[in-house]
Amino acid sequence: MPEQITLYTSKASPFAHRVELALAEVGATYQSHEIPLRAKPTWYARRINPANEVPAITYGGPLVSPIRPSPDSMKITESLIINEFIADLYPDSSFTPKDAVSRATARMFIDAAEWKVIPQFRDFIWCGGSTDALMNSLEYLQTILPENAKFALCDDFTIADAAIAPFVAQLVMSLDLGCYMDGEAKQVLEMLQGPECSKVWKYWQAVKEQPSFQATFNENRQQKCFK
Ligand SMILES: N[C@@H](CCC(=O)N[C@@H](CS)C(=O)NCC(=O)O)C(=O)O
Repeated sequence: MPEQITLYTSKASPFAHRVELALAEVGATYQSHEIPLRAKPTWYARRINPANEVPAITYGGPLVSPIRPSPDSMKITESLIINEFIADLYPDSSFTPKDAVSRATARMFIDAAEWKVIPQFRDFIWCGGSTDALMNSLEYLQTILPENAKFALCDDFTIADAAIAPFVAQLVMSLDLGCYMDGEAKQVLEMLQGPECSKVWKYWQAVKEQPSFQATFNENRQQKCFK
């Protein structure tokens, strides 16, 4: 039986969203504490995450107030590491790939998403990055999504999906909000809905129907979260 989990999160953070998806998928019981990104409490870096970023979790030790974490709990940071930890805690969950081959496939997908897709998404959504770079990364995502499965690995929503889904959601939602110069959003949306991105668009339709996604996504996630 897993021990107590306390999640330090921010509704504005797609990285924290990764962990909320993981916890929802495995059905974990946990307490959640919102860290306001523009006014982070000074104890957070001292007691939880020296990098002063969300997400983080504490695991084990007594169940205590999130602002006074126990020295007996383990502090775990970095969304992808936290999600591996959660997957390890719940080996029988459909979130956790079952054999060495599917675990390697998941890791390759996550690595590709982390380095070849998400930086371009982030640049475009939050930093005025180029539409061409974004479109190249969408083409790349199209190549790494499977032809005949609902999600990144199979028909189950796994650790691979938790890594990328928050960023796909942020991208699509930002297009709806009209955050870009005239024509940019339209160009990207047309690409997303066209043949070049058929798998990406189908993937997004599956993600937004997933109960864990519906339970964890709301419009508050559409805030600027980067410095
Ligand atoms: N590599 C980290 C990145 C986490 C990250 O960048 N978190 C942002 C929020 S989206 C943050 O806490 N930034 C600190 C700040 O805004 O001051 C992870 O995967 O957990």
